[in-house]
Amino acid sequence: MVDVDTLQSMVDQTRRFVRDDLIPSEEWVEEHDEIPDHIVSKLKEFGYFGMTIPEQYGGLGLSMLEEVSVVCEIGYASPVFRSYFGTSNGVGTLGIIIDGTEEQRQKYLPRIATGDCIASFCLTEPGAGSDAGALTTKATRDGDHYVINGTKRFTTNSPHANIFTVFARTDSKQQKTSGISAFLVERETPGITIGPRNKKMGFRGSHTADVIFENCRVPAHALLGGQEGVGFKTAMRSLDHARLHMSAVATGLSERLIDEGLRYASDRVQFGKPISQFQLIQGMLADCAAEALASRAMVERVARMRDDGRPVTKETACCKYFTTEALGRIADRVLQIHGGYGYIKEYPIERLFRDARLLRIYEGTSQIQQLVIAREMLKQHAA
Ligand code: COS
Repeated sequence: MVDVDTLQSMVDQTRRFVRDDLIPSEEWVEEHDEIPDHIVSKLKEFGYFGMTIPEQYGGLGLSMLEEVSVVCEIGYASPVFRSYFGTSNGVGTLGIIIDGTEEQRQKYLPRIATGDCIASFCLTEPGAGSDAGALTTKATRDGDHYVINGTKRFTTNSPHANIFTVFARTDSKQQKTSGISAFLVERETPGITIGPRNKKMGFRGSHTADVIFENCRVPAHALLGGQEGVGFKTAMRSLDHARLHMSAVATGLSERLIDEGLRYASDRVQFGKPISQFQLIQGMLADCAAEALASRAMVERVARMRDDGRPVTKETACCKYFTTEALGRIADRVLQIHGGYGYIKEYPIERLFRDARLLRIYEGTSQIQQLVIAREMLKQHAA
């Protein structure tokens, strides 16, 4: 935990950075499909790559409440900027923090915290998306090494990554999740190919691609935590954290979209007055405000619960489900407020609408969140 004043100054600094640097760069990023170097330098300088990394390994060591407070601010800009440090701050690194050996933590975390080493998370495969436990990538023990074979799909930041957390089956007899282990695989290891970048609906500037492992030999000490068979749980625990972080992104983006809607509705004159004066427009704005407030309240409450050490798998899934679905409804209403101008590229809403769509899919679809929520409810009811 940092103190209240330090947190407030981080939030204020992030708010200024978003308005002075990130928002003015959004169109450039959209056009060039990359994040300019001066922005990457500032992301590093402000420590965003190491928000979750404990201070003893060079990170900021933020609590969950502190993290979501900063991320709600960052989420106000295009989510593409956050995506660049998102895997290093999230799923690509959390496994090392949660289950890594001391040696693994010391080796990787300080470099990840500075942004000099980009971390990426290789769970999804062509045949294993929502059913992550069905993955077929294999890691076969061979003396002091493991040999990894398989293809990972939609791997965010893989074209830039230096270290991959790779989930692979070490026990071929065990078809269930207990046969899965996690490995820390360095980009330079022979046998890794990064596929072409996926052409996506939105999120230009954030890059995903296949990562293909062909007889990729890693030393036995690359096994995360030095223990086979616990990789699936590492992945799920990492996702529990990352989904709450994602809920904060959805909240920040909802707040941005509302401001875009308010601005347009106040400027646009029809029937002799700004359209903001019409009650049907006001109804849409009010629905957006109520949902965004609910999102922020949920995120902060669950972050506090997590900081108190309470189990929050169900609550985190509730947050991811509600905040990203609310974001979808808000984006749709704000586009509707823009009318025809919402469908052309003159205003940010056209781009942000496409970006927002991804949040209901990645890091677990809304339907997977529903499933997690209901399973946890039934488990608690039966206990
Ligand atoms: N924390 C710790 N352990 C967890 C966990 C969590 N949040 N969720 C599940 N586990 C454990 C279970 O307790 C179980 O352990 P035991 O075998 O000791 O009982 C094990 O992991 C398997 O869990 P489960 O039986 O629930 O696995 P399923 O195959 O049914 O899958 C879902 C569970 C569907 C929730 C999981 O596959 C999932 O989250 N899918 C979506 C993946 C995703 O989000 N992908 C996005 C891309 S990655 S950025």
